[in-house]
Amino acid sequence: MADNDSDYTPPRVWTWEQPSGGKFANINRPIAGATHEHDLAVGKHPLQLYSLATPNGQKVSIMLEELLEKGHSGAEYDAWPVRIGDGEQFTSGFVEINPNSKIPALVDRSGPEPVRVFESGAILVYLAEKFGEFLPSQGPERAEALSWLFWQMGSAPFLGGGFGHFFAYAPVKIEYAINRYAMEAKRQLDVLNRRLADNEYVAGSDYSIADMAIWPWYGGVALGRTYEGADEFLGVNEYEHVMRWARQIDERPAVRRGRIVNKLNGEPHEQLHERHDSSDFELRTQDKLERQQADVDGVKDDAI
Ligand SMILES: N[C@@H](CCC(=O)N[C@@H](CS)C(=O)NCC(=O)O)C(=O)O
Repeated sequence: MADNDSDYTPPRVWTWEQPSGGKFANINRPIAGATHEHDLAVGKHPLQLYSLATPNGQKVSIMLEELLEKGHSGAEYDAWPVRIGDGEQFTSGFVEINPNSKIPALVDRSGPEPVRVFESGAILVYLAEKFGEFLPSQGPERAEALSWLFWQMGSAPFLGGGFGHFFAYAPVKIEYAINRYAMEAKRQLDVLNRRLADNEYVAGSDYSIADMAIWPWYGGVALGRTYEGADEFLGVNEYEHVMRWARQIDERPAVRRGRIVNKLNGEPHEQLHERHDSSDFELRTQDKLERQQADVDGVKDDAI
């Protein structure tokens, strides 16, 4: 192996001296808490989502769009982007609703006092219970859905923080680390593949919050959207049932909407920076906003 000859010996006590050089190194800190005072924006709807269209963020906007698709008008929401690359997760307002400084976080303002919820899994359970949807209320079906939801919460850090980090983001390619996490990522894909061979959805015959949690991560890798080249590297086509499920969920109208909420990069028609109304998907994606801006600029030029 190429990386056996490391000349690094850890000191007895670790100190924070310099950024590691990896992607996101500028936002990593060994301490918690706010770095600066800044309040969060609040919109007109009962639910306020502070997020970004990463796999963890997409889970919640997909759930909200699925609830609206089912006719729950109480699930109307404002979605505000949190630019984690610029450190917006460390504002005083954000830290008040998530002391862990990570998106997504939700505030439910429908009752007498606002309720904050952080951790994507907790938000999915909170919304499922509030609206009585996408999580069986009792029995083995509920146990199965919660088991897979928590499987995702425990497993995805190996896919993202482990495999994704060393494959796509680390400043050096470390064969040992990539091998270790590619092995685990493939094992996890195989776990899912075996489950989906006999079940239409992860928790059984019904679509649930387990699918909404798992799809943005494992579906994203399977569909080649998460880390460039990872689909080929991990041989995702071996996992035929995962591929079937990933494509099937990708077709859901609520998923098509939810996955572009708070998306700040990629194709302009797939970026909806803020979501305040169901019409925003038609009227306020970046391609539309840029076209409107170009029309305004054109009018100004004509007037000169
Ligand atoms: N376990 C958390 C993980 C959330 C998380 O890792 N969010 C990332 C984006 S995907 C984040 O906000 N990172 C900012 C940072 O680490 O400072 C959840 O599922 O909600």
